[in-house]
Amino acid sequence: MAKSNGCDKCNDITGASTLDLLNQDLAKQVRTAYDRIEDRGMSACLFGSGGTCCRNCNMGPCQIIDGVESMVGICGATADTVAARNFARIIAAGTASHTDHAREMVRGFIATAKGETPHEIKDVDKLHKMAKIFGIETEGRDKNEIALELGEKALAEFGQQEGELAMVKRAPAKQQEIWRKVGVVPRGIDREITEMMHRTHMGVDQEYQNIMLQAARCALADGWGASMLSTELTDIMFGTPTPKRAIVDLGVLKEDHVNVTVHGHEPLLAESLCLAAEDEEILALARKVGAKGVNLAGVCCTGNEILMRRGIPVAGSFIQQEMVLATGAVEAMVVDVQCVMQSLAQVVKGKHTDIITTNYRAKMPDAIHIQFEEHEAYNSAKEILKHAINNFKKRREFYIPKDKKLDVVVGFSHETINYMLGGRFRASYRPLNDNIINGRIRGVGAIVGCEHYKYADDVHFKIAVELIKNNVLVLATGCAAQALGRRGLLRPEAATEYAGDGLREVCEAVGMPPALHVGSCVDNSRLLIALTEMVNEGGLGEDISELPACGTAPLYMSEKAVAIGQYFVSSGAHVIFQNLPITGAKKFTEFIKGGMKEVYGACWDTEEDPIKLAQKMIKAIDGKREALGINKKQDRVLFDMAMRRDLEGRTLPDTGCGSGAH
Ligand code: NFS
Ligand code: SF4
Repeated sequence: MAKSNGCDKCNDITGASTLDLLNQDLAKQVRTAYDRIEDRGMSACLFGSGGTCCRNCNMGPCQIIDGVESMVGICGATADTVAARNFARIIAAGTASHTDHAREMVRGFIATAKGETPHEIKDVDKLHKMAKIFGIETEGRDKNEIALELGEKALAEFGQQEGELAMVKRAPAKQQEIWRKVGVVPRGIDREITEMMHRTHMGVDQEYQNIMLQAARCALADGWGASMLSTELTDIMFGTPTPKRAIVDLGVLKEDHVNVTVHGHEPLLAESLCLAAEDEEILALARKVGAKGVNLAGVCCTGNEILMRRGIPVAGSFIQQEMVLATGAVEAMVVDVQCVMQSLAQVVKGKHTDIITTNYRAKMPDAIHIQFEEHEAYNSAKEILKHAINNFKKRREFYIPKDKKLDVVVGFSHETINYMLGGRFRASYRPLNDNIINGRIRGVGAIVGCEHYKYADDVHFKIAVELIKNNVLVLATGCAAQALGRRGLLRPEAATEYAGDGLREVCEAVGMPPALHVGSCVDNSRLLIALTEMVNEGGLGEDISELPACGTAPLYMSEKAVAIGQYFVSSGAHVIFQNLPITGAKKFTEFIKGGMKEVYGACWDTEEDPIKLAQKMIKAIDGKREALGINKKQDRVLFDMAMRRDLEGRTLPDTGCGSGAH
């Protein structure tokens, strides 16, 4: 490949490592998404990108032109109805993906509580907290017994038909009132997805405002239901993330190790692989083929999960998945579900690398399938590793951009943020709120979601720097967090290099980066909790819509990102994307970008230019500050000695490198 245009783009988006690799002969014949964009030689369909192509029944497909009478659907559907239905179906699909992931995690959790997996209940504190939310007795009970009851109650939430999801009551009281008043409290997770699909079927819900009510209920079932269940139960089982140092980018692959990359989303298998990679039998086999050991590295959100909890390095994000394999240095890429490009099999053609699918729900042509059984987790993991080890001797030409790996500090669960700023003995969000009130920190900006190939503009980095420079603390998840890591923003030193005076002072006092890696995409639920805790701490309003906070998933690719955006908006947080598939429908667009605010106190917005997008976020934050009456220019109080001493006890615990981090 390495066409000049492609390289320019990848230089901007994926960084120097990709460019370095693509300049090597061995990578030149690899065809990547950049090439496919060029090869297609046509731009995307305007009806599709504007949201006004309907193929929901066989009288169509119908391409609708807003305001042109002869161009409504055969059934009479208008542009607003069609765009709303399409948008709602994206949200349903995103929610379904998080839901199915969450369900697997809950099933794994139950199996763990029964002692049927190699894992154990690690975070008993969180187990008790969750038990309380679910009304489960903890007094004098064994942790596995509590966990089993919690797992079964959590599993029941998916199929629940009436009532309210248990974790909705974690939200600020005012938020819950709004949801009850407009009737969008999710009843059961699967029910909301099913109803969304039904209501967008031909000839059902034809009022865009009404369609969007169900879209809100469906998305809330994701954020406060499926995703939150997944995050919390995964934490209980594998440990709640704490700050740790690690490395990211293609350079984490090791020349003298069997490189196994784990790609996808559900960390059950990846956690088993982490355990099995240290098994004596596996190490002996690796040595026998001349390798020093097994080097596990993550890709996409599986990568985020084991990065956050174990400090296992991340080889690449979504946009780098083809590059990871193009190195020729990977013995096996193990995949489960979501965000896995079908092109991977073509990238490894002629190489020794195996793509191993492990989930019956996600098979790929030209891949090997080794079914992962949670009851046989350890043996499945060992079988996969043996396969990879066997490939090591077949490795031929390879190139690892060795100097391309970046140090990062990760593991900022909402509990960690609490602890970091509040101190071990009185962990609380008070210091964060105080620093926002006194203006040292202007507000909180969430940068989440995917990457794609449409904007070759280093988007995440530019937005983050603009925010940090203006004293906005950045919280990042998903592939966006990895992108910030590759550009050096997840290091504490980045505060000195990029942050405005106020934010820099806080970061330097605590020793934290100005952009905090909060986790995978399901871990956006951590952000909901963090925002709620900020509300509960006091001084910043009564619900999320009053907080000086704003979110973006600029380079969103997946339907999941839209579901996430929708649950944030419905929870009162303003969200700005670079584009949304709604532009072909005027009234619907006005509703999404304005009307929703009257209902939830927040709405969507779009802005293609990264700097302008960041400025819009800052403007939204300033608007909230003004409404709270904390916008007055305060004399910048420098930290005095007492304040410094107070914060010094909270310096990042140096937990060293997680297993395999270096
Ligand atoms: Ni999120 Fe994660 Fe990445 Fe996007 Fe895909 S890996 S779940 S969907 S591409 S951030
Ligand atoms: Fe066309 Fe209506 Fe059928 Fe959609 S539902 S394809 S707009 S006829």
